[in-house]
Amino acid sequence: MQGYNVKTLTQFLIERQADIPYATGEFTRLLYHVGVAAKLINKKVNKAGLVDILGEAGNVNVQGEDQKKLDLFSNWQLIQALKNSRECCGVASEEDQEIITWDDDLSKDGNYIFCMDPLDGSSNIDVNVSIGTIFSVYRRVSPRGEKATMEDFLQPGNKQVAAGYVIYGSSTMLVYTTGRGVHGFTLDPSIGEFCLSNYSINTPLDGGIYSINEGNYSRFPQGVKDYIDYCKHDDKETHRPYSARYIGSLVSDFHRNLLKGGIFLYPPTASAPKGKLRLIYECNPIAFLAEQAGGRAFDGTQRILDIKPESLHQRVPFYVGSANMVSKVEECIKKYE
Ligand code: P6P
Repeated sequence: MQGYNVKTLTQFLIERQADIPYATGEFTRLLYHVGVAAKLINKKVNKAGLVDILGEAGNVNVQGEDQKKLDLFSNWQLIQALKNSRECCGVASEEDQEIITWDDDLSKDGNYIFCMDPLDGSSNIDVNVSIGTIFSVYRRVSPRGEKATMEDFLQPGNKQVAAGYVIYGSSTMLVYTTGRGVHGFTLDPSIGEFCLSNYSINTPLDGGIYSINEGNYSRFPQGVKDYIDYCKHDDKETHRPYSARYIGSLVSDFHRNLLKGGIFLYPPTASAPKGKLRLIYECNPIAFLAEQAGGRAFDGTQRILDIKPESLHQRVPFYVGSANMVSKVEECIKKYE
């Protein structure tokens, strides 16, 4: 009788609990609750065309972007899960201007803070293009027993204890790292479990895919234009021209490049000198995952994970992916410094 030989996310978390310094199961419980929220969000995302969950919610978030109903549902679902975990003392979300903390003693005693983009790529929701949740976990720096403070959230990305994303695509996957490699879990709807499907993901040093919104080409710095021209140049020896692949959903573009090799670029322009993507809950978690898989991530001048955040929703230019490709962009940009 051929049985199921699966390892669920929960089993894996318990097995790898020792990965987290002084772990006493707290982190395991936190990530278990994130997994539950991801399953509930997945359920709504999959039915988005059938239930009243599509479209605008009728208000605008702190980014000045129209909030979608699914944005708000995902935000609420994750905040509930984090509160229920009793291991999280505070949350920073793309959807909320201020940090979220709670008054109960158990939450105030929580060891971890959580930063998230609950549903990234929401402009794609209504046209059935894959979207994702991005998250980042830190140990708090403020004293336990009190509410989390802004200082807890303005730690550099190199202090993350974990980072990950959920991609709601042709299948639903949760990919995360605790600093000991990157591991992917695919949701098996028949048993309602995330099952280990990609153990220890390593991204190729070189790739043949570049992901950028070329509609902004005329506005990019010259070094970025030079790199785009380099990608398009016909040179058999270096397997160029590369393929242009851009979904417009960071998690989807990053996930494909992580597995196949490639680079994602969101450069600055004159009208957006810091680019579009947010440091704390988009670039830092993706950068941690990229580096753990053998890739690189920088903002045009420095390593993303070394940036000391100054504000909760600050944006940074973002270049992330296969190490040699990121180094090539760096070479092009530095020519003009
Ligand atoms: P643009 C989605 O809105 C998002 O924040 C990322 O997921 C995505 O990579 C980027 O913006 C796309 O931005 O300006 O190319 O549409």
